[in-house]
Amino acid sequence: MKKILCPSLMCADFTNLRSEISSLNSAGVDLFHMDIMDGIYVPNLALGAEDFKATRSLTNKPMDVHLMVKHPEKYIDLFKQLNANLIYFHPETANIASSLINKIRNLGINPGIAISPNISIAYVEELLPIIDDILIMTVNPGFSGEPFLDYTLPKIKDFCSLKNKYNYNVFVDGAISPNKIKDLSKMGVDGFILGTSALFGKKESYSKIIKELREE
Ligand code: S6P
Ligand code: MG
Repeated sequence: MKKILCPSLMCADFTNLRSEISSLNSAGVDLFHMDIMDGIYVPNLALGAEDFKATRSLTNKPMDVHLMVKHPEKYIDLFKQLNANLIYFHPETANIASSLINKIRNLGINPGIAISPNISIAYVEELLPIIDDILIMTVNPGFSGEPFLDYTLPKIKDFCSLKNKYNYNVFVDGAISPNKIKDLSKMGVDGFILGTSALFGKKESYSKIIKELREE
């Protein structure tokens, strides 16, 4: 089963960014996850363009952008210039979500949508044929270290059951522990955002943790 492992950089030690990225690179992570927050859609500020630029200069691996912002339209060209590989936005924040998806794709970036816990599958169903990736949030967006919301599980199952029909990858984001990775991988989830629950602030090295997560 494929497991796309994505460290969430907002959980990294920014006083030591160069060595953090170098250890994550050699641990064999697949994709760097960048949480961009505006303090309006979510009650917090996290990473921004300068953090993205610094990380981009330290890795050749793919990087995503998780826009937790109002008016995501304003930031697409910026992240194109910074060489983002995948952009997720929350459909309820967009003016016309389907046009924004087209814009992202036409710039050569993989379009993705992020699904907050209060957003249903019905709300985004029309978008499923035109996106590449879905990021299902299993915590309320804004912070790391939040509790996993069990009521998102039926929705994860439903998105997984439609993924072959529409050809997208399913990622989960929020309180993703090693046990959750095991269970959700069996359910058909392809990618996992790794924050404080699985990767950062632990005693073991990133290499050991990533190796164990792949083997489990
Ligand atoms: C939350 C953000 C996430 C967090 C991640 C942290 O708003 O989108 O990407 O960085 O959830 O992981 P954890 O294991 O600390 O919840
Ligand atoms: Mg995120």
